[in-house]
Amino acid sequence: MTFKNIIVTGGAGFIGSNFVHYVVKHHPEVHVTVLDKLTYAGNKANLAGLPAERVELIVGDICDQTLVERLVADADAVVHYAAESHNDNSLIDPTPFIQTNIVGTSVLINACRKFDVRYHHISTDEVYGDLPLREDLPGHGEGEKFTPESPYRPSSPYSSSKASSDLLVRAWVRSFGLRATISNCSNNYGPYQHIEKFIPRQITNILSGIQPKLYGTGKNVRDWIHTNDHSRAVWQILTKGKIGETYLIGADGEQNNKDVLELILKLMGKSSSDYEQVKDRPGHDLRYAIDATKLRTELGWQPEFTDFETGLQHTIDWYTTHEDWWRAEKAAVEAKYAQNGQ
Ligand code: NAD
Ligand code: TDX
Repeated sequence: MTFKNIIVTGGAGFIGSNFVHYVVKHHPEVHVTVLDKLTYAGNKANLAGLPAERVELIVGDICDQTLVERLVADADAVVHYAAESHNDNSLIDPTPFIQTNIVGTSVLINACRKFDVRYHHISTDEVYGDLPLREDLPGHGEGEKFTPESPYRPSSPYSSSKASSDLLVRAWVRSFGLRATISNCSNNYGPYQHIEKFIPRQITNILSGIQPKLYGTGKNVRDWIHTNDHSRAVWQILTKGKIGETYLIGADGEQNNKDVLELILKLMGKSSSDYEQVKDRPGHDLRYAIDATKLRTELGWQPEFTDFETGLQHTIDWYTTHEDWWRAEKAAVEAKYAQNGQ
């Protein structure tokens, strides 16, 4: 399946903009319309340098039915990244999460249904809740991983709003024949990630002379994947995936937060104990782990960034050389965390 004119919602955010860069670089036949509200997390600069004849930015809200229908009528696929994406924010005020993640998704899938447009839904492994830590298992075994058959058990307002949107998509496939696929990916890292998130927050803390902040003991495990590998997987699913199917995306990158932080400190030439333990996140999910067998065997995808330390070093280099991209926001982000004891 090939596409000439795709809409990428949230294409000015972290993962969406990396996907737009990927499409422009590797698929010269495709025109991209980015639909993005430019919330605090969206940034026009993430699309700077991309050719105007290949990428058009429409600043607007996915909840705006009239605008969405006008754009979808002229497209042959929608890849839906736009979301409120930060767990900590959802614990302070869940309202925008319900509006954008649930209502916004319903507007998009209604429009895709109306104009019979292919739809790909970007979701997260967090819809499956969390897994026990390996060290808490008898015999310290490998432990279970999430599969497409895992039950939905979201914990936070963010993850439950994403789970709700996934269920809407599944219902629209079954009830209305929506030509949709869903992917649930693990934690992404790489360039253009907002500095509220764990890895860029700690890198920019160190670059600003602020001690990094670890929630609780740092035993929580995340399954890290480089955002470029996520983009390649989404393209495979969009063009080769089976309608109605869910694909899990992950690169076997399990690490606990303490180890990740100590590695960042080491790579940035600091003592590995030079950080502060702060208040834990309420309801903090313990461990995420993805079994991506279906994506690997059915669609032939495999990750290119298999060495986390190298990928992390690239990411540190990017934040170090792009201080103009994050500096203006740093003080306000840290002030908001400080208010919350984090
Ligand atoms: P982000 O917060 O960096 O970017 C979100 C983008 O959506 C921003 O550009 C923002 O302006 C835009 N947006 C928000 N509300 C909008 C609205 N109502 N209308 C139009 N645009 C709106 O998020 P991200 O980390 O790049 O995540 C992108 C997607 O990937 C989300 O759906 C998220 O749930 C999913 N995801 C993220 C991760 C991760 O590690 N960050 C992992 C798995 C899945
Ligand atoms: O300062 C911090 N210190 C800290 O220890 C921050 C910001 C986070 N943490 C911890 C909490 C998590 O265990 O680091 C881990 C990663 O935190 P986040 O970057 O906030 O990511 P997470 O909550 O795991 O969710 C991310 O991955 C799944 C994305 O933000 C979601 O959008 C995605 O669905």
